[in-house]
Amino acid sequence: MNKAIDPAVLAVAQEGSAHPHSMDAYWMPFTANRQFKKAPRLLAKAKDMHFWTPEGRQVLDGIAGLWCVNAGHARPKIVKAIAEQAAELDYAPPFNMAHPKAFELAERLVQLTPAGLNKVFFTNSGSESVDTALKMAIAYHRARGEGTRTRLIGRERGYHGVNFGGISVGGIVGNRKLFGTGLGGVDHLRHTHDLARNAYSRGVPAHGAELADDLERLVALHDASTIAAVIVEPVAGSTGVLLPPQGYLERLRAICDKHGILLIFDEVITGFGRLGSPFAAQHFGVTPDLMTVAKGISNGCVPMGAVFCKQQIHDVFMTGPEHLIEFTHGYTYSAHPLACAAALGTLDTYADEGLLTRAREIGPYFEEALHSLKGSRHVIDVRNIGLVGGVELESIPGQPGKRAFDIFLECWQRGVLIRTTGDTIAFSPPLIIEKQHIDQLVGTLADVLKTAA
Ligand code: PXG
Repeated sequence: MNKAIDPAVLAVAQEGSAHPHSMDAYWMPFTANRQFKKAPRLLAKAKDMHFWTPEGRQVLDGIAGLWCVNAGHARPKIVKAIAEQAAELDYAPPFNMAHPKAFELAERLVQLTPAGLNKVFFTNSGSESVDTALKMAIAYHRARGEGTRTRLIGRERGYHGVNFGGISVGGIVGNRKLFGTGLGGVDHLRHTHDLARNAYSRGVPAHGAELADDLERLVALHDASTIAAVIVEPVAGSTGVLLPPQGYLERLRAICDKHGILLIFDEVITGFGRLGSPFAAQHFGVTPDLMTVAKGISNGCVPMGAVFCKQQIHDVFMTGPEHLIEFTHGYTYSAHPLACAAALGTLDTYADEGLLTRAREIGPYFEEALHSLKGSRHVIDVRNIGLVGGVELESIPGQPGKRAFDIFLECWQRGVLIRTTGDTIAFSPPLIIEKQHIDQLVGTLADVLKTAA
């Protein structure tokens, strides 16, 4: 797709060199700023499976932007929907007012979710979705007369965005230690990563379902009457593609049910086709009480997130005088018209091309390609599910993360964009990926590994 350099890319490149901007003012997120500004990596254009740099160099997108551009870049129905919406209705206040596309999108979305998750609350990001779901869980118990259920349980190595709720239930020390104590009354399950027993598993690993029993330990410690909810990623993305052991999510569901604890799946990465089903909940056959999404909901084109909840959670709020606000929460840009238009164009594109189940078809080829890296230098594990892959490398002693980051830089030079977390390399390509792109992704990494320090 689009192998030739587009004239528009060259125009951007020429303009860029004619008007160089200072890089001082922009404080970049989750980036080594000083290092980046010494050797910037800029993107000027994107189409389907590729980015182009301002100089017109083509780069294969191995990570769907940042796990979000599931339908590929600049897809016509999405581009058109956004442009038309901007001209028609640029903004509508979401408090006390609404616009038709918000309802249309909500209806369309709940046709895709697991049965029972039929109410949707809109946000603008994964982080906002997570904090919204945590607030919903605590408020739900309070509204039912169990106001003591305020405790939130996350998991080690979990990533739930960067807001205070999300970093509190999250389990990544680097994202937590700078920012004080976070929310009180939070505890964590053990993570499920176990190389000794599960290295080179294809799909979900066989060992570790019993790790779900860690929730029983926390119930014994805190008492169920103090616990509102447990939040986990069905497949943890940001901490290195960690798959749930076989039977683990079912067991977590059962323990939550036994103790009246709400189960929240954070599907910001796994939602919208990443595993070969619309949501991981369907892939694993386990239905949570609340489900957070973002990214693929609008194909990353306009920021959007959402929380899905069960009817009975919603209904608990719908009591009291009808003129009063039932859930005192929301954002200026909740259900933004441009985001709704982008999401509708995205759902059309997914439907037209069968993208929400495409990972099932191409997944076996992807799995085979990834596992061919077993035996490459430095590789200590390969993990995969749907169109997500993780290749874990042995760290350079005393320099965790350096080996993978250097490999990321070399792949970029060779025209392939990958993502690293610690010393794990992650792949999460657009769902439109074809076999030759998979060959290029994995082939480039294999070559780079041959000479990597
Ligand atoms: N939950 C999960 C499970 C996520 O993966 C968020 C919440 C937060 O979403 P926002 O939209 O607030 O960023 C995420 C985000 C990576 C990477 O490469 C992953 C994310 C974001 C940036 C990088 O691992 N996931």
